[in-house]
Amino acid sequence: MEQRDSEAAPPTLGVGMVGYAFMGAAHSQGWRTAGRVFDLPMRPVLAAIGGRDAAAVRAAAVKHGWAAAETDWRDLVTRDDVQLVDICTPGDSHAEIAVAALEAGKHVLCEKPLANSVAEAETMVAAAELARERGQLAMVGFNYRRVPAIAYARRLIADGRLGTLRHVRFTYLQDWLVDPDFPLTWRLEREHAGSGALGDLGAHIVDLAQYLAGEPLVGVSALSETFVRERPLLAGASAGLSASGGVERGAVTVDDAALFTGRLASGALASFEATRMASGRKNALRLEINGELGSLAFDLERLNELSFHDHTEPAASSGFRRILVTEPEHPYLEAWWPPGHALGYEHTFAHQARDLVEAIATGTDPAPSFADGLQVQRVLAAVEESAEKNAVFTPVPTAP
Ligand code: SOE
Repeated sequence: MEQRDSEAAPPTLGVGMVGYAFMGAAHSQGWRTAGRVFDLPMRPVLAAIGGRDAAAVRAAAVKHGWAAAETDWRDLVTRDDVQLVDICTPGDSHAEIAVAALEAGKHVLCEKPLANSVAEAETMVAAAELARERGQLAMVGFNYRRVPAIAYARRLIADGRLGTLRHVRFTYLQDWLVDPDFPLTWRLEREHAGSGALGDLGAHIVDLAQYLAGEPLVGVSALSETFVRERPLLAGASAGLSASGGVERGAVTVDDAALFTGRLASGALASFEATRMASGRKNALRLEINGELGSLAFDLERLNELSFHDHTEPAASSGFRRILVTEPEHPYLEAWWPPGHALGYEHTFAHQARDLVEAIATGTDPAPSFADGLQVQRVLAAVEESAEKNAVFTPVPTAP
C-alpha cells in the first residue's frame, strides 16, 4: 500500500449516490476503498445516498457507509455537501438526474449504458458540455476499462505491439435468465432498461472494443431474439440479480440475446455476442484481438491474466503466453498487493473512483466521457435497427 508522507490532509470530495441495489453496492465499495488504497489528491466522502423507499435507503446508508439518506434524488443533487453525483439507477432516470445534477453545479458519474435512447444521451452530452465550461466533469461507468489486464491490453495495442488490427471478437455471456420462471424485473422492461442483453452486456463490449482498438465502430449488422416472451410478475423486491415471481405473468419487452458483426473505422472486422441465457456462463466476458504483429485474449472469469502472442517471434517458439497482470508496473497495481496477490471484480470500481477523483483534482477530461457513452448508444441503436429490419438471406439450393 502507498503511504501518505504529507502532513496536510487532502481536500474532501463529497459524493452523493442515487440507487442502492447491486451497482449501488459496487460503487459504494469503490468510493470507500479508493481513498484508502490510492494516494489521492482529494478524499472521497460518502456524504449521502438516495432512494425512494425510506427504510431501505436508510438501511443501505448504514450498510454501505453513507452519512445521510435522501428519499428524493432532487434533494440529494442539491445538497451543499455533495460535489459529485453518482447515478446507479435504472437507465430510464439517468438523463433526468444527470442533467439536474450538472445544472446544480455537480460533477457526475453515470452507470452504463449512458441512457435508454440516443436522444436522451444527446441531451446529457449537451448538458455535460455546458457544465464543462463551468469546470464540472462527467464520466460514464464502464468499469471493465479499469480491469488492470484490460488497461494493460490497451497499452500494448496503443504501443503498436499488435500492429494493424484485423479482427476483434467479444462475447459477454451470463445465465441468470435461463429459467423461464425468473420474474419480470426492471431489466426485462424496455421502458426501464431501454433494451435487454444488448444494453446491459452489449454496451460493455461495444465500449471495450472501441476503447481497446482506439477507434469507433462505423457499421453493424445484427440479429436479436426474445426466447421467453412472458415471465411471472415480480413478487416483492429484487436483490441484485435475484428475485422471485408470483402467479400472474407479464410481457418481456427486451431482447434476451443479441449477436452482431461490425466494422471498425480502420476496416478491422468485429463480432459480438451478448446474452443472459447461456447456461453455465456466469459473467463470461471474453475477447480476442488479432493484429498483423500479434494477438491478445482475455477472459473476465480469469481477470488477472492476459494472453499475448507476439507474431514477430520465431514461429517454432512463439505462441500465446499468459501474462499475470499483478506487477507494480501494470495499471493500478502499484498501490495494491505484492505480485501474484490477485484482484477481482470489485476493484474495478475503486479504480474508476480513483481515475475520476484525479481528473477532478487536475481538471482533466475523464474517460469514458458522456460523448463516448453517446457513441456506444448510437451503436446500440444501429444494432436494434438492423435486427428489426431482419435482412436475413436464406441459403437456397441451386435448381438442378
Ligand atoms: C447484469 O447483467 C450485470 O449486473 C450488468 O448490469 C453489469 O453491468 C455487469 O457488470 C454485471 O452484470
